[in-house]
Order: sequence, then C-alpha cells, then structure tokens
Amino acid sequence: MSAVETDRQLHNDWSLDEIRALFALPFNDLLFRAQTVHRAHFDPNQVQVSTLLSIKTGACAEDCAYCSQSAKYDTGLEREKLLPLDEVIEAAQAAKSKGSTRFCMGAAWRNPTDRNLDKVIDMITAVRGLGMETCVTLGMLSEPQARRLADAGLDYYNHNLDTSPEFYGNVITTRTFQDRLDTLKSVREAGINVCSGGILGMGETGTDRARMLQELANLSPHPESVPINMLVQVEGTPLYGNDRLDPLEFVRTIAVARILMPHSYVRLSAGRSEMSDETQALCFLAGANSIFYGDRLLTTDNPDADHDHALFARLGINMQTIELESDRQACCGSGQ
Ligand code: SAM
Ligand code: DTB
Ligand code: SF4
Repeated sequence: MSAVETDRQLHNDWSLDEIRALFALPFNDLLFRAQTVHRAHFDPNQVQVSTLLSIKTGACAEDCAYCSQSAKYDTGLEREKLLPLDEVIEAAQAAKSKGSTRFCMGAAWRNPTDRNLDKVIDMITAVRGLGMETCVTLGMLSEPQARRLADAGLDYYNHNLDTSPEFYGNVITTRTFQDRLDTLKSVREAGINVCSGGILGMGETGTDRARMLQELANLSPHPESVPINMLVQVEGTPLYGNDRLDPLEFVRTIAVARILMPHSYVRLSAGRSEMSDETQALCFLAGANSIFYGDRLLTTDNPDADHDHALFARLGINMQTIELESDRQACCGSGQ
C-alpha cells in the first residue's frame, strides 16, 4: 500500500459495508494491512503505558451489566469513598517509578458533583506536578465541568461508547448512547484529548463490533486514544458466565480499529490477565500500541509489571517515554 493510499484513509465517513469488508479479509491480509498503516504513523516497536487507579470504588447508581462497581449487583466488592490526595500522589509516584507515563484515575460515578470535581482537580494538579500525563474517567460531564477540567490541564478524558448503539440497551439502561456522545462532545469542545473505546465479548455480534468501530471512527476528529477491552467476567454481574469471544476475533477488531483510525493510540486494555502472551503479541502486530500497566486495573487484576517487562523483552518492544509535541510533528505530521 502506498503512503498516499494510507493517508487517503484518514476520514470520518466509513460505511458499515467497508468496515465489514475489512473484518471479512483473510486474517493474514487484515494483519498485513493494519501493520502497514501502523508503520506509516508510529514506531511499530514502541508501546505507550498508562497506569490506572480507582479513586472512588463501588456503590455506583448505573447498571452497566459488565461492571463490578454497580450497586445493582452483588459482586462482593468493598466500597471506598473518594481517596485522600496523599494516597493518590503515592500511587502515581509508584507508577512513575516503574516507567508509566500516564496516570488514569477512575471513579464509580454516574457523573461527578461540582464538589467532587474540586477534589479531582487537586489530584490532576498534583499528578501533573510529578511530570506525568493525566487521564480521568468520572462518568457523564456537563460542558462547564469539562471546561474546568481543561483549565486544570487535564490531558485525557476517558468515556467509552462501550458497544454498538443497537446492542447498547442490552448492557446499560440507566444512561443512553446519546448521553455518551454528548459527554464526548463536551470533552472535545473543551480541548481535552478524547479517550473512547469499548468492550468485546459481551454477547454482541460481529456486526455490533463493526458498528461500534464505525461510531468511533466517524467521530471527527478521531479519539486520540481508543481502548479496546476484553470483558473481564465478574461474578455477580449479569454478563458473568457468557461465552468467551474467540481471541482471534479480538485481534481482528484491534486491526480494524488501527486501519480506521490510523493516528490514534489503540489500547489493548482490560482482559490481558486472561490472554496468552501470543494473543497479546498478535494484538501488537495488529497495531495496538498502548496498554494498562501495573498489577491492578480498577477493581480487577492485570498482569504484573515483571511479566510485561519479560513479554516486551521477548518481543523487542520499548516502553514509550513522554513524547513532546515537537517530536510528534517532526515524525508524523500534525495528525488530524
Ligand atoms: N464510571 C465511569 C463510567 O462508566 O464512565 C468511569 C469508570 S468505568 C469502570 C470505565 C470503563 O471501563 C467502562 O466504560 C468500560 O468500558 C470499562 N469496564 C468496566 N468494567 C469492565 C469489565 N468488567 N471488563 C471490561 N471493561 C470494563
Ligand atoms: C477502559 O477502557 N478500561 C479501563 C479504563 N478505561 C478506565 C477500565 C477497565 C476496568 C476493568 C474492570 C475493573 O478492573 O474493574
Ligand atoms: Fe458505574 Fe462506570 Fe461501572 Fe457503569 S461502568 S456501573 S457507570 S462505575
């Protein structure tokens, strides 16, 4: 594929048929194409690493059928109030000392109150002060709240579409797909980088996976970061005991995301603890270039740092250090 052909693909009007045609390619053809797109825009042997911390855990009013933190399901999870600032700083320092460049703070809220937001802003300021990038995921945001986070210097806001608009009602009934798009719009308009993706393995069809990617890829501009999660089945949630998704279908979804959103970081997110090293290697070949790093996600396990170091060494992958905007422009142009 020529560079011109690769660049022509940076658009926001992908049709479902085009996306389904990508999914239908022979596996090797799809991975070759994804890797070609990946190499045109990124160092293929570099992976960005982010560390998660749950800053407020459990007792959430929403009914997301995958989630350990919904008050609607008995998952045995211990609830925790908003963490004190010093505990957050300590966790961020530990993540930084292990090589993480971005610290992502997640709260089990439907939406933050303005008082909660004051406290989260103190956390953002402190973590930035350590020289790390910041990301928060706090649920729905109003426009003024998004502007306050932008003023605090927040780098990324994570808010996932989770699945296709058609399958969405099977997973969440307490907020709509449109609510999610509205939050993403507020985040984008405030000038914060958008992190948005979804979950696979919830019982959705292949068409649902294609539709979810279509919704993400037709956001303009594309989300800077696209987390693709494999469902972590949590006992007590409605999705516990679902049939598992074929790992190769997960790899295909990563590859299609890479082709549709060539400049975005595609994150191999939740589910790595239950994935073989070989499946993860295929995800990197398919164009994933970011992971959550550290032995905990929000409430569930993630591979420990030693395991990830060993895997990266076997694959010859480097962990990305914080990239300066001037380097990015020199390497890859200004993006979209
Ligand atoms: N409460 C906020 C919200 O939902 O917007 C932020 C935290 S929430 C845990 C962030 C995202 O994590 C969800 O949108 C979902 O995509 C992902 N997630 C949560 N539980 C998961 C699970 N069991 N398996 C895979 N992904 C999960
Ligand atoms: C995302 O897409 N995945 C992360 C992050 N954004 C906030 C969360 C994964 C959570 C997995 C289940 C848990 O640990 O509770
Ligand atoms: Fe609450 Fe977020 Fe879990 Fe949904 S995903 S139940 S909003 S913490």
